[in-house]
Amino acid sequence: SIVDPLLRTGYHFQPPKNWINDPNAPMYYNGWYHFFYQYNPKGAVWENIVWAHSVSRDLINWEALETAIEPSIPGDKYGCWSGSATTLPCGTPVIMYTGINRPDVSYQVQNIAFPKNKSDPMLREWVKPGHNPIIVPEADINATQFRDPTTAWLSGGQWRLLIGSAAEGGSRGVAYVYRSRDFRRWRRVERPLHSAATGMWECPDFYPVEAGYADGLEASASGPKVKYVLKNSLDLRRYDYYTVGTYDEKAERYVPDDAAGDEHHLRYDYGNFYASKTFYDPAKKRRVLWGWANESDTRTHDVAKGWAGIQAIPRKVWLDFSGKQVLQWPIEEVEALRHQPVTLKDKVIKPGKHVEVTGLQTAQADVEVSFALSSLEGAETLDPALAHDAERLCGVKGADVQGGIGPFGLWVLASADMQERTAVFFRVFKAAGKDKPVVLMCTDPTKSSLNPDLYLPTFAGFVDTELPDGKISLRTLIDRSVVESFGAGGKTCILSRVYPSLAIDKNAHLYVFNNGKADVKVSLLTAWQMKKPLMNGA
Ligand code: DQQ
Repeated sequence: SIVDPLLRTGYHFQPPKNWINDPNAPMYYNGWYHFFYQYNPKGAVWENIVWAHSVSRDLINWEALETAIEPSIPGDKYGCWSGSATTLPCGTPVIMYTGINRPDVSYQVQNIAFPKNKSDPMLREWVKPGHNPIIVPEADINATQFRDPTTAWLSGGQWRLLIGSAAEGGSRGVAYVYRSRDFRRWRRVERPLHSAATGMWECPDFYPVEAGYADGLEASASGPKVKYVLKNSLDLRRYDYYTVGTYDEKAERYVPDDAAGDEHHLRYDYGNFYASKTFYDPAKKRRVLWGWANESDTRTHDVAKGWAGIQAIPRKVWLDFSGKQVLQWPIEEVEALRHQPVTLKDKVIKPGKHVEVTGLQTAQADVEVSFALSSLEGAETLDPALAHDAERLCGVKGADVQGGIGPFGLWVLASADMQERTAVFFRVFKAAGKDKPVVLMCTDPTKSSLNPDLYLPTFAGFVDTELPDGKISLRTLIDRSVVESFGAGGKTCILSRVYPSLAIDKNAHLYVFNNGKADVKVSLLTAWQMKKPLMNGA
């Protein structure tokens, strides 16, 4: 079974062919958004890594440019790995990235590159000055685990940036701080900014936020109410997690507000989303998050179809009023792709029933729905053994396991006979000794395809909500082989890759379902077909 070409995404970022992974150095420069990414120009597997480059006016329509950074100096001869951009006070953007400089082991150093011609808003050509590499691992650092420099921030005349690493034989994730006055000579601060017993930290990201303040803050912002988000990508577990905390720039230390935050694992996304990175967008005063979603198909299929990997829709990210977690929402520009709206209003879905949303094609769609529950009386009691493991809970209580309040939600990319369907849903529990309901959000792809050999993990996260007025919302971006969902206004997000064999293109259906014992009302559902933007010439 080879993946049908019609499962290629329509409006998620993708080059015409080949392998892609991490987002690199996203930035805004002279009216254009720039996006770089890890790319194999020769095939659909991870090797020969260079930096591909695309530009956009709106983060939705993309134009591909020439390769921006490829092996050309001793410091990057064997690979140009991930990195970030920093805009200097004079307005010049600089890129800092990891180079592999030895063939045998992947020995990692950090290089710098400047735009050749600052008056070219496309920033087509990048030059690597002769003083590269500019940061090399000192003797006490594991040189094979030393990569992914962040955007730098400036304070008191000094630049700082982070480099991801691992210590204690690889078991401890570490973010080292490097400081510089001239962006050329960098010195490590002896104690790391932060570390935790999680394994290697790839692609750290560190940025200021302020509770309830949806406008973003630029990297060097400061003030009495400023908090920080520290995100790391866990190499061993393949997901991104973050904490919210305070940053003491004198001590050069970061302390999570929740002392156990590194274990709790708040995640941007509980699905397929890795190596993410934010940037501050001065044009719209917001912080935007990019994240890579790999295929969950076999390598053989990736090679056969000739492409692998996409980027999630860029998300605006800001700190919730509670100060405890971030909220994420697809950038507003994506709404320009909407057409053919269909709505359902005040529609009660009885226990065990489902309703089809008709009048539009739903293989490439955006769906927003608000659900209303009349009472939480019938909620199931949460098994304390599963209370901390959303994924296992959802594995046991999948979409087809009847509950009290829920499971209710959407069946997307469903075939007409519903043999194939991916469920995105909520399920409400009551926990012993607690007034607050426990709300679970899941994506259950176990019935998503009749094709064999697919990796079909159930993804899940808890939603921190008291269900005000019995209400909860869901938004799902459907894009042929992508199901990207935002629960409760962006509190909990799940991106999943699925590869239907029947529910393809015009044969994809959309339903609202309720598999609980109590009625669920759809107060309002709006579904739109999504147009295909310009996508790198594909
Ligand atoms: N991918 C890059 C590394 C990074 C990893 C190499 C994360 O720089 O640590 O392609 O996916």
